Amino acid sequence: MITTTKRLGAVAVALASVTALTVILSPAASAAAPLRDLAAAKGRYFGNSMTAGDFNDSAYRALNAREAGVVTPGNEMKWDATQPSRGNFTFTRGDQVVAGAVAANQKVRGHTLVWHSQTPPWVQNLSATDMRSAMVNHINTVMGHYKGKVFAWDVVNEAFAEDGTRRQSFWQQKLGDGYIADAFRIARAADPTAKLYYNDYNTDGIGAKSDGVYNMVKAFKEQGVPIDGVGLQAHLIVGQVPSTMRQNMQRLADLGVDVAITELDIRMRTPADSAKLAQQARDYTAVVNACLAVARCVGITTWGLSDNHSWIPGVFPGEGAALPFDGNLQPKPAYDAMVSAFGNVPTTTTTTTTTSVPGDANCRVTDTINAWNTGLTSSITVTNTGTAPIDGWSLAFTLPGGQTITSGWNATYSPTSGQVAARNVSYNATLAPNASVTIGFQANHTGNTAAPPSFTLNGSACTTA
Ligand code: 9MR
Repeated sequence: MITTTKRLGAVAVALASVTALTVILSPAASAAAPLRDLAAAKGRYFGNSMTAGDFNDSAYRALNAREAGVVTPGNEMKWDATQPSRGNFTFTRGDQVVAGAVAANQKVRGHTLVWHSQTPPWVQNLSATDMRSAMVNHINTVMGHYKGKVFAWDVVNEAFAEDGTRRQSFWQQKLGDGYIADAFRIARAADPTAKLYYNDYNTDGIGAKSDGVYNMVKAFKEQGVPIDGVGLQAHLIVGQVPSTMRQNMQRLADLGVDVAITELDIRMRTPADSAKLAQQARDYTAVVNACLAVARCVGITTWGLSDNHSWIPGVFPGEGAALPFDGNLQPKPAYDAMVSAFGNVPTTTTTTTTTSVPGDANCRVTDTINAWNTGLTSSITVTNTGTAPIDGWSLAFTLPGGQTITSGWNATYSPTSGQVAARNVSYNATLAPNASVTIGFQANHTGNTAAPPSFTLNGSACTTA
């Protein structure tokens, strides 16, 4: 056992041998850490919707990999995409979204199984008996295909009208009130490991429509219908975030379900100006704070990350600028506001003693590379496998030839190629036993996209998984 002072002295000596050029890199402009990590530090996830096509836009793909820990396919798991004609299932595009998410170390929310929209006419025209068997077959086949790959499903989407009664969809009219409970029971049997959600819009605050959803969930819990969560889409308008959002989430949570904000965007009349962007930042803060105030609010997904990847302008003419990044993928005040709201990380206290001496194999490293033609992102998780806290760390590794770091997060990286030292930043200096920290960087490459072959932490070799 040695004192921190002595150990830090040893680290200082070790660092002195590293080149004097220290580049502090951060994602985009001012942000300290990606939202996915900030949210995770609060026990939440931050997610984004991605279409298969979005993964072909390398800059946007990298932004998504950096910021989002969860991906919801924008369209690729809907009925018209997965079963365009009866019995013909196609998972190509959904699988592309899953592959893109897996490459970025992201989990996938499934969206959606039973909906009145984006469902082909062949379903809508079936008789009641046939329609029910089509629903059973669809849920079984789609959930079966994605078993183990999708952690939560929007089983039924948008089944309520604004007045809190059931939407008079073809499902409702042919199958009657019971079809939602029926869908949840079928879904539970199809994949018992997936979390099952009811998802809707204009149900974010307390009102007639959210009352309707609340009463349904209450009845489901009383009747033993398997439901795990309620998704609040949160397609909101600048200056109009419902003041009762937290209370609405809390009353749902009190029924014994999780809640998630599933499709967040906050639109404005375009063009944006600084006053509107400032209000939007306050609005994003309010949504994050509402979620953080409710223990069972598990995460927030935005419906796109940047204003050029948004459904809003196409559907609401004259409106847009609804997302945290602008059309050039630059962070807006709304992004900084979410970083602040999620990133309210308490300062770590330093410990006085440690047994983390060089030579101990006290660390495990996993490195996930997400590569495209000229670039890659690397997400590195370091776990303290020793029995003592590590207070201040430097992770050393050698980048394969041709890789040059262009930006990074949760650590400082120096130099940007060759033998690199990734050093802690102030808020993640302390690693308790069994604790992990995830850091990452984006790099250019010239063909070799391999991960570094080995890592050392404060001079001692880590095991790799
Ligand atoms: O983002 C989706 C867009 O590409 C589609 O054209 C649209 C068609 O309905 O669906 C969008 O996503 C919707 C989501 O599936 C359910 N809630 C509303 C979303 C925005 O329309």
